[in-house]
Parts: sequence; structure tokens; C-alpha cells
Amino acid sequence: MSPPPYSHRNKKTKDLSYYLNGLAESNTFVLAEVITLIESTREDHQVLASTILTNLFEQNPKTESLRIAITGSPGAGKSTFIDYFGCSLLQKGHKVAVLTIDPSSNSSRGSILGDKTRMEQLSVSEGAYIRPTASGNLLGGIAAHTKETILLCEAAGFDRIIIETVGVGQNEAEVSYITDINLFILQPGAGDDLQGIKRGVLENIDIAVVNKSDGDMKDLAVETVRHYTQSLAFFRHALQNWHIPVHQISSLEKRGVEQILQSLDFFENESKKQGLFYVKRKEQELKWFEKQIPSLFWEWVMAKTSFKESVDTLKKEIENRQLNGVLAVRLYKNLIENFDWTKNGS
Ligand SMILES: Nc1nc2c(ncn2[C@@H]2O[C@H](COP(=O)(O)OP(=O)(O)OP(=O)(O)O)[C@@H](O)[C@H]2O)c(=O)[nH]1
Ligand SMILES: [Mg+2]
Repeated sequence: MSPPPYSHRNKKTKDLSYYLNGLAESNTFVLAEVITLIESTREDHQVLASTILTNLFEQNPKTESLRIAITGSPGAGKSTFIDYFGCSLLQKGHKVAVLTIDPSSNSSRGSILGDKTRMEQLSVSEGAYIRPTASGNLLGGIAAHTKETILLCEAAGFDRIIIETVGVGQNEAEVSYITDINLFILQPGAGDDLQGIKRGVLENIDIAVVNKSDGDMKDLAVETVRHYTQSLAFFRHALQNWHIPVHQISSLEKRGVEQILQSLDFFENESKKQGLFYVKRKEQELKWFEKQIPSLFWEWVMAKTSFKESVDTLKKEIENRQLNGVLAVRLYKNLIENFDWTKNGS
């Protein structure tokens, strides 16, 4: 998509209405610009980003979205699956945004290259938007600004938001703070030993997908589906009467996505009918807020130079064995209570 005509003017002339209109017109060039503002550490960018978000919040959302997490161990085929799955969603008339987090690179350049090769078809499709985020600024498995980026994509009219997470374990739980449904991708033979998969991971699975069911891995895939179906049957899902389905597909040969789309529709309708969808979204807002506080607070506190120096001194004394951890915590508490927080920037 090309930039709106007025973007060629001097950057300084870009005002709030430029960004809000661009989003309202589903302009992906403007969408990318706003996401960059949000990720920026410059204070003027942050002020503008806050104003944009506030305005978006005050407008009624255009579309009702579904936020989909794609989780699974490295190399399970998540990105290849998203290429196939995303194109199927486009065919059904959805607009698809994909937010990926690349563990291998801290520069977004590297990330973009990595994702373009795995999502070849989707990346050139009309109605799709792929945004890689380098894992430099992580909060668990998700980038600190992922939730804000979701809101922006929704404001730009994307109604299916797909988030590919990094790795396993902790991240599956993290991503459930910001998504409505979790598709867990596994490979044939994976998890023969289900004990090896952490409980936190299993608890967050809504739909399981055995990928790579092709070539000489087909038989093993059937076995893995059977194994998972049995094991997951013991799990009581928060959605009443939901038996976690285990689907068998090949993303490479583009076979099997129909059953997943059906499960997805059913899950969405049922969780809206039972109210779980809305309860979860409400809880997520609170959880997100609570999770951000410590790091934001720490950032603010450490920006006060003399406070930071005192903390550094305490650390140094612990290292030099002049102080132990227990005493240091007490001194730190004293420091907080007696510090003059009204002094600006000191
Ligand atoms: N045979 C076969 N190979 C697949 C299939 N899906 C993915 N692959 C291959 O598996 C490898 C990993 O695929 P990716 O899509 O990058 O996997 P990923 O889970 O996104 O990997 P990370 O993002 O690094 O965690 C690639 O070589 C793919 O070509 C499939 O359905 N069948
Ligand atoms: Mg990937």
C-alpha cells in the first residue's frame, strides 16, 4: 500500500488527524508509522502515541476482532502454518494482521527478512499486514508494545490478529494475557512424553494442531494426534463442553486447514455465547495493567540519578561483601521512604 499523498510533506506537518485518518482509512503505511511511534523511546513520540491511543479508545471500534495466539516449540512450523492459515482467512473475507517476534535477531531488519521467507504468500497478499518485532524489548515472550499494536491493527480494520510467540513455556501463559484463543502447533512425535510439556502450556491450549503430516511423517502424525487426544481429554477447559480438538495438517502441502477454521468459529461463537470471551478480555485489561506497573515504576525510579547511584552503591557493597542481601533490602526500603521524589530528574 502506498502512503497517503500528504505524507510527502515535511514530517513536522503530520498531526494527529493525519494518523487518525490514515488508520480510519486502513492505510498500512500509516499503521506502520504509528507502531514505530509507539515503539520509539523519544518523549515527543510517546506523547503523540498516547494521544493517538486515547483518541482511538474514545472512538467505537469498527470491527469485532479475534486475537489468535500461535504457540509451539521452535521449528514446529508456526510461521509456515500462519502463511497457509492466514491466506485461508483472507479467502473468507477477513483482514489479517500478523505480529511476530523474532528470537534470532534484535534488529528489525533481520526479523523482516526471516519472516518474509516463511510467509511468502501472505506477505504479498492484499488485506494482510505482517509486522515483525525484534525480541530486544521483551516482557516474557511478548514485546512490551504488542498489546498496543493489536489495538492499532484493529483500528485499521484488521479483524483477525495473529500473534506468533517465541519458544515454549512461560510465553504461552504470557500470550494468553492478550489473545482470545491459543492454537498450539506441534510436530509428529513431539510430546510423546507429555510430562515434558509444562502444565502452564497445556492449560492454555484451546486447539492443538499436529503439523507436518506429510511424506514419511504421516504415520507418526496419526499416532501423535491419538496420543494428544487421549491426554488432553483429561483436561477441564474453562469453556463448558469444549473438548480440545487435535487437528492433523500439512502447512507445506496446504492440507487440513478447514477443520481448524471450523473449530475456530465454533470456539468463538460458543465462548461469546457463554460469556467467557468477554470475561477474559476484561480480566486481561487488569492483568496487563498490573503486569506493566513494576517495570514502568522501576524505569521511572531509576531515571532519578541520585536514587540510581544509591542503588548502585548498595549493589557494589553486596558484591564486596560489605553488606548482605537482607540488610540491603532494608536500606533500600529506607531509601525509598526518605527520598525526595518531588525533585525533578534528580
Ligand atoms: N514437511 C513439512 N515441513 C514443514 C511444514 N511446516 C513447516 N515445515 C518446515 O519446518 C521448518 C520450520 O518451519 P517454521 O515455519 O519456520 O517454524 P517456526 O515454528 O515458525 O519456527 P521458529 O519461528 O523458529 O520457532 C521449515 O524448514 C519448514 O519448511 C509441514 O507442514 N511439513
Ligand atoms: Mg517462526
